[in-house]
Amino acid sequence: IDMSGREVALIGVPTDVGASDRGASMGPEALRVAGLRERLQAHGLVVHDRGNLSGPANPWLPPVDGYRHLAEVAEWNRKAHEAVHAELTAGRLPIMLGGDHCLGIGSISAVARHCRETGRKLRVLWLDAHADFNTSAITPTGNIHGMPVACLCGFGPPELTGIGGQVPAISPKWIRQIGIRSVDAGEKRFVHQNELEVFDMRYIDEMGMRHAMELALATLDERTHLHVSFDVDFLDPDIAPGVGTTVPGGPTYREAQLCMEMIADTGRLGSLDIVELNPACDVRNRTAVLAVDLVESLFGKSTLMRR
Ligand code: Z70
Ligand code: MN
Ligand code: MN
Ligand code: MN
Repeated sequence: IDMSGREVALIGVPTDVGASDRGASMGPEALRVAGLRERLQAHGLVVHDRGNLSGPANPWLPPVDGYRHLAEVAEWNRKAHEAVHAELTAGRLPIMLGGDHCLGIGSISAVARHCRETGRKLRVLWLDAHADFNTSAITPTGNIHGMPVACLCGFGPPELTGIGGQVPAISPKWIRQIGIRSVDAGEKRFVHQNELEVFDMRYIDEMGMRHAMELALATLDERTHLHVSFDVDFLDPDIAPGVGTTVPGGPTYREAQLCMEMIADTGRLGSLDIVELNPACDVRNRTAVLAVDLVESLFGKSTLMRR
């Protein structure tokens, strides 16, 4: 798949209001320092860096009624929604540089709205150590970065579920989760109840990344918009220490590359989030450099072997 000539837009969303560890707000700049723009340009993509959105500071308060910083999370997500939607409408492929994963609400609701407006089908690949399917009733932390998938499926406060003008924004049937290995007890029941399709690490260990991705990418067609929400904590912490919440036992470098290459091969990639990169936890920006390397593969970095 040749993506050259394709226009992409980098949208920095520097916030960590959805998390209880600080530092994901520095993610956008770390990805730029790691050469994201230049690496994409080297593959022939036309890159527009929109700089960073601005929004409320992190008030650093405890949760209220099961949510930490709900008003601030809602404001950042409304802004992310509008920015992502504007790029899609203009025919560009948005790459949202988070920021914590609460921003998936704004980004993916914008993609869903665009798909409604253009008669496309949506498939969301959620690459993450976590299911991010908590609600205020079951969350152990109140952190909204643990809730975006639930909010997108209509389970959450109206300030978040209503972003984009249709509740729910997406159906659980459109989601495939990959790399999952840390799910809270109540969250696990809720995932099963809503029949989310999850390729967890046990599945990947037993069946291999290739088989997991073949199933996660099955039944795409020329009308499918593929959105990838890449939480950097998806990766094994041995190769990716620069995240707030490391969970052992994630995909290796080779498994992660194969995952990205198989997505690239579909030719259906339409939008991307890169979230939860935390430069305060990183070692000389190596996790940012790795994330950029994997994103290159996602955009079809060529190998010698033509398949
Ligand atoms: C936990 C919670 C989470 C990311 C941590 C953790 C959620 N399930 N997500 N780091 N990216 O607090 O809800
Ligand atoms: Mn996440
Ligand atoms: Mn995660
Ligand atoms: Mn290259």
